[in-house]
Amino acid sequence: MENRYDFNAIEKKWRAEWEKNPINVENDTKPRFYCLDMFPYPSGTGLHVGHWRGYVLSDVVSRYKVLQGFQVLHPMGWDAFGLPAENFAIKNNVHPKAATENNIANVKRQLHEISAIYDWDKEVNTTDPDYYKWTQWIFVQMFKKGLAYEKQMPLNWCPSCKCVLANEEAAGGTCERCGTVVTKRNLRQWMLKITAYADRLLDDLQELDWSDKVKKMQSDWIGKSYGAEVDFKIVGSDDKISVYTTRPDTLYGCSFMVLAPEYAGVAELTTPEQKEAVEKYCFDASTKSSVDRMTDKVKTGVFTGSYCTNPVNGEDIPIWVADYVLADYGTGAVMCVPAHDERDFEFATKFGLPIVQVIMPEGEEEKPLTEAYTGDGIMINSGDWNGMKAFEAKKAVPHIMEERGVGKKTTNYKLRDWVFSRQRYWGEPIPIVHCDCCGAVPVPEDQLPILLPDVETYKPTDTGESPLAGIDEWVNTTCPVCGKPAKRETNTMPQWAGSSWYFLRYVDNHNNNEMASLEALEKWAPVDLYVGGIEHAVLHLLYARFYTKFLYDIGAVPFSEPFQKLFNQGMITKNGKKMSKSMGNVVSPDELVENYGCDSLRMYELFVGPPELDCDWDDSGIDGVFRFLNRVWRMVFNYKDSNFTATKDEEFICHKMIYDITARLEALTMNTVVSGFMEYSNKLIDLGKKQGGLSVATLETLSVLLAPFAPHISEEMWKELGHEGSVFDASWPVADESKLVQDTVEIALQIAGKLRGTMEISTSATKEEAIAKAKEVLAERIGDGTVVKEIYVPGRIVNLIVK
Ligand code: ANZ
Ligand code: ZN
Repeated sequence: MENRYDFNAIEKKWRAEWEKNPINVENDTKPRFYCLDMFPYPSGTGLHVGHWRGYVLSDVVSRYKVLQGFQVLHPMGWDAFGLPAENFAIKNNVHPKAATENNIANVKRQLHEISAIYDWDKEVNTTDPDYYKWTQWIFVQMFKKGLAYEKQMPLNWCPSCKCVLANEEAAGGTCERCGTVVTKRNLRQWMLKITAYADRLLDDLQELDWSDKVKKMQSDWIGKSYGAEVDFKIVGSDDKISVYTTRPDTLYGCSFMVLAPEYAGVAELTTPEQKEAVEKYCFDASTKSSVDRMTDKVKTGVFTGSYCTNPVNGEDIPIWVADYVLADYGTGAVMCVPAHDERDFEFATKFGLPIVQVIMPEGEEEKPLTEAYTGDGIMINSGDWNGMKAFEAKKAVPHIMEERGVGKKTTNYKLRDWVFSRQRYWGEPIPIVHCDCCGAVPVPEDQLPILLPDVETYKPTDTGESPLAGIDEWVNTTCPVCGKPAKRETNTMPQWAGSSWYFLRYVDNHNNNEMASLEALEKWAPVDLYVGGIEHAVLHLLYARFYTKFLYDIGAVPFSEPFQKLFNQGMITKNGKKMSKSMGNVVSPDELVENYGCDSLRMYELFVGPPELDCDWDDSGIDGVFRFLNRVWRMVFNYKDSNFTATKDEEFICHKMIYDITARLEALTMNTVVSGFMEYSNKLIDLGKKQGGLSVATLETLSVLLAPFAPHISEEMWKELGHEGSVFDASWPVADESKLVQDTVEIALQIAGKLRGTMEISTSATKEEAIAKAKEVLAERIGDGTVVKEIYVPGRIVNLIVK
């Protein structure tokens, strides 16, 4: 070992060593830990420093678990179907498969630079037929259980990508990929009935060790609301209109009704005088996105000419049509209470409709409203209900409606069934055959996978069909049920399909007979720690949970929640913006590794900020981490003294370091682990200088603690301290509590409650001794003043009041 920290030589050496002798081998006598990264999409841009952040964090935990005596499953794979590869193919006239293979090779090379302990024998690739065979198999199981079905739907259509978009891909009314304004188009789609799992997806969140933030994002997306359905009889007809309301307490304040433009009864309700206006209005609405309709500042609408009757007071109220009411939520009809709902208030004000206040804040008097009052209070103008508290009325009214036969208590969800087909080439073919006699028939399981055939052009067609529709010899087949000529489904699955279950495949990725054996699943899964970006907090996690629950229900998986603990790392930005090739602000890790080494970059990735928060990247800070590793290196080199036994001071620092590093690592506050290393190593260096050496035991402890973070240098230190094998054969140290008691303690010094300094005193010091010493230390600050009061909190604070 030499004085200079030659990271290049050290890292090369240990990488080769680990390749020969992996530090994490299956050993069934050990307990198990499954540590999972969200697998990457192998993009042509490769990895940037933002990807590293999560991968380093999960590798630190994996290596830590190895040191704690676990056998760890830490796999890696590729989420490789999807639009970018296909768009690349169209542009450059290469097969998406070739482009994908290239990208995987490149990203894999970059991943090696991290020196993570991935078990490449467990690698999965969603575009591999041996993998998507099971993606298709799961679809067939869902079809058999009635959870996959076909539906004609007005769908988000991107005129530029020529592709149907899921709502989440069209958030804000524009295409997530290209930014084009999204329009609507009616097409036959495959749907997955995720709504059948809404309650379980919501209720089971409780048992998960996830952040409250992500749990809330999931539950908001599911959007369960409790309310009532109330029936309004149409004047001059026997029909009724049912509304969904979360505020049945406000029924007496309902002064008009609004229907969605798509509401089935609109035409019938419209009087001849209003026909032209209503038809034009409904047509205009059909071209707007649902997001715009919800958020448009200016309310628009049109009167149908008809009336219905408010069931509580018998008043006839006008029926309008307006696009702020959505067709696919609740019943598509809203009882409008302008006094207590902002949207209704705007609408009533604009069209001169009556505003009747029915809830008054306690202790106030009725006066004209200038805006909707949405708070709590006492019922007024509400017949029998006057004087009730609004929140009590809210609970009571649904039952009253039920008794009178004009409504019922009910719940609603924002969650919609999942549009599961894409009119694209680069995805899993949906394993269905359409037969004129038998309808939609699943491909028999022994014929899976249905291979994705080669096409001449990957371009999506503007008829809304996938490019597969153009391959006659592939499309034409025979019906698996009756044997007559039939046609294959030409839609493919969305990219989410492969990523909704990949964590199950890792545990048994070579299995040709099953998706994964129950035995292997029981052995390794569910995932103990799942690490990935916050951008997947809603959809990917919801879909993965849905798949797992479904597979649990059919007995294919022995648990119903896939990810016990979740950690979402924040995004790394550059100059405040998300890194992207088009922005030209991608920071590649390659050069940093070259200049500072893998260990420095690993530690710097963790040091940049609290790992759950977004953080702007600045290369320059890596120098500080690099210098820290150099200091550690020299400390081992200079102070290692085999004749030394640790002094009391040394033991205290060492055990405090074990205690703090372990606690911070357990809490995943990795930035504070790195700063802790810096702090403790400085203390040890000072002590080594003072003592003229440090014990080998202390330096060994430091090497083991540092090993998950900076594995190469730690291995070399370990060797220097006289060991033959790997530092990962050692055990994670445990702090000895008896060594943590200190003879002295640091006390805060305050004047009039303001921090003015600190001092060390003996833990056995009396109040008098503490105050005397404090006055000495603060003498300059006290100056000519007199101390009029002395407050002492033993072991913590001396506070002096000076006049
Ligand atoms: C009367 C009322 C009075 C309402 C009041 C609110 C406040 P959440 O909580 O999101 O479930 N609503 C019902 N169906 C709708 C639709 N298809 N499009 C737009 N709005 C709709 O919202 C439920 C409330 O949103 C319902 O309660 C209804 O307005 C409206 F002071 O009914 B409410
Ligand atoms: Zn048939």
